[in-house]
Order: sequence, then structure tokens, then C-alpha cells
Amino acid sequence: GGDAQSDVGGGGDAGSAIRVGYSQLGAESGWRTANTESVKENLTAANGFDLVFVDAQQKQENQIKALRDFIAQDVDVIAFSPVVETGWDDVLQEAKDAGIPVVLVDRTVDTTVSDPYVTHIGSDFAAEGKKAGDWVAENAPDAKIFELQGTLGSGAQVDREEGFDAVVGEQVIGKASGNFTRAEGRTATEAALQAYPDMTMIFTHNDDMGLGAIEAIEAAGKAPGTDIQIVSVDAVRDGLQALVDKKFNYVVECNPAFGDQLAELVKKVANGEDVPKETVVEETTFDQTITQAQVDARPY
Ligand code: GZL
Repeated sequence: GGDAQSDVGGGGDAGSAIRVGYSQLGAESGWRTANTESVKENLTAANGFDLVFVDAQQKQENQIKALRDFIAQDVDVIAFSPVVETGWDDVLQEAKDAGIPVVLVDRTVDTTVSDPYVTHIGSDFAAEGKKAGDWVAENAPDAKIFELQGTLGSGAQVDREEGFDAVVGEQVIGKASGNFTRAEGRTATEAALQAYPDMTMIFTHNDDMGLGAIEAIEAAGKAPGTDIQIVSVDAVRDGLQALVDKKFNYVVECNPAFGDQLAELVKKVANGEDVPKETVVEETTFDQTITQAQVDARPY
């Protein structure tokens, strides 16, 4: 009775491994590789999982194909981090019709399917954008800001932009996407330096694009962190190193290392136990008071 999501489970009974189909969106950033490591370190055979892990190289059609393969294999649980928010209606309905519970990881979906997933674990991206905006309002109220956006249409991009712009949107003089990668962050910044010569700050939706921006700013003979300040999100080690080196000015942490919490959630889902609809991972912020020792101690 009920729809598939309300009587989830029927998955791993006691003893047999829980078969998890996991669609990871790509390996585009330091954050993503740390997230993949955390998932693989926790959803192990020793922990009772049989993990089928598929990387989509940031292509939605690859993720949809992977999800359909998981449905065909009748896995116990599907987990995925959607590269963009929309375009999942058909495959989410197919998973629901197949009675396979879906666990949403990291990024978010915008779908017409009712009750499309059992639980979501990830960051509050709007809160991350707000934290960055609050720092700018406090420390650089006259900054002319270029916003270097993540993958257009991804939950992380949409919500970080919303959170940031709600605080200091009137200081934003231009926006362009660098697709969360270092290389595209560099090319987008090269163009922005031409288009917005009066720019004094870049708000980048992740560290990798910010590191590309540093390359472009230095190639243009300017000093990142002073001529052009940089506010970033993620706090992977390379981003925090840029902060110690005074090339970044402020970094909002986005924590990828929630594989342990994910493993617990998946176990409960497979066993038909109640789980919270939402698990927001803990994360903080960093400024230039950070020490080299703190950076060296970071696990990723
Ligand atoms: C955020 C995650 C984002 C990171 C980027 O949870 O989806 O995707 O901020 C990554 O580094 O590419």
C-alpha cells in the first residue's frame, strides 16, 4: 500500500549487504574528490554495503542513465548528487514506481514528482551565500563585486547566489559561470577583468574557480587579495592555503566529509526505519587569521 517512498526498505535484510547505486556528478573540484573519498571510505563492504559508484563527468544524461541502470539492477537504495536541480522528473518517478528509495546527497532537486526522495543530506547553500555576504557588508561595503558562479542551475549555484545577493546584491556589477572548475574559473575571470575594469572583489561559488581567478588576476599584473579581494566557498586545503597566502580574504566552509552520516542514513532507509527529511552538515568560516598549522592539519 501507499506510494513507494512511504513503505521504503525491503532492502538489505539482516546480514546481507545493502546494495547501493550511487551516482556522483563528477570530479570537477577538490570538494568533489573529497566528497567521493568520504562516501567510499564509509559505504564499504566491511560496513555492510555493496556500493556501485558511477561518476557522470558533470553530464546529467550520464546520471540519468546510471539511475536507470540502478533501477534495472533493482538495488536496495539509490543515492545521488544531481548536477543541476531540474530534469529528473521521469527517472525519479521510475525509481518510485520500482519501489527503490532515493537518498539525495549534497545538491538539491526541483521536481514535480511528489515525495521524490526519502531524505537529503548536505549543506545549506543559501546560508553559505549569506555568510559570505555578511562578511562583505561588514568588511568591504564599497566593494564592486564580480560574482563567479558555479554550474548554472545547480542547487549550490542558485542558492549561494540567492543568499549572497540578498545581503549585498546591489554591490554586484557582473556575473558569469566558471562551472565549479579551476580552468573555467580562470577564463571567466580573464573576461570579467576586461568587462569590469572597476571590479574590486570577486565572490566565487567555490575555491577551485577562485584559484583560477588568482591565476587570471596575477596574469593581468594585479594582486589577488588586495587589488582584487576574493571571497570563496568550500575551504578545501588549496583554498585555505590561498587564505594563508593572503590571496583569498574570506572562506565559507562547505563540508564534503559526511560519508559517515550518509552511511547511517542509508542503513536506516534500507531497513525501512524512520529518517529525518533533512540533515544539514556542520560547517564554519575562515578569515586571514588562519595559521599554516591549521591548514596543514586539514584532512582534505
Ligand atoms: C557543494 C557542492 C559544490 C562545491 C563545489 O555542496 O555541490 O560542488 O561547492 C563542487 O566545489 O563542485
